[in-house]
Amino acid sequence: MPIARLTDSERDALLAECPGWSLSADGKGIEREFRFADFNAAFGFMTRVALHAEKTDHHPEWSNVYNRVNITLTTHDAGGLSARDAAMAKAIEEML
Ligand code: H2B
Repeated sequence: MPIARLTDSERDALLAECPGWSLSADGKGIEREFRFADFNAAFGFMTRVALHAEKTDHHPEWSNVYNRVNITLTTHDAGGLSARDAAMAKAIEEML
């Protein structure tokens, strides 16, 4: 089923609601870098996000180097940002 992309004003509202997140270079996603005390803390966070991603069937693009986690949220099925990314960004903020 196709998923609606956010309008420009919905995207701007999302960025205003999610400090620390910014629009990715291609404009199709939002991204944020997280830093933790060490790898253990970073991987614990990733585990919480991964379990939520499986439950909601919405998966992050991400990378991890030691205590740093970089996440991009985009909706492949929509070719850009959707409400799923907004929900995921808000959920991630609760997992810090
Ligand atoms: N994650 C993300 N980020 N975007 C998607 O479009 C997406 C997903 N689609 N997770 C889901 C899985 C889809 O491929 C499955 C079949 O529901």
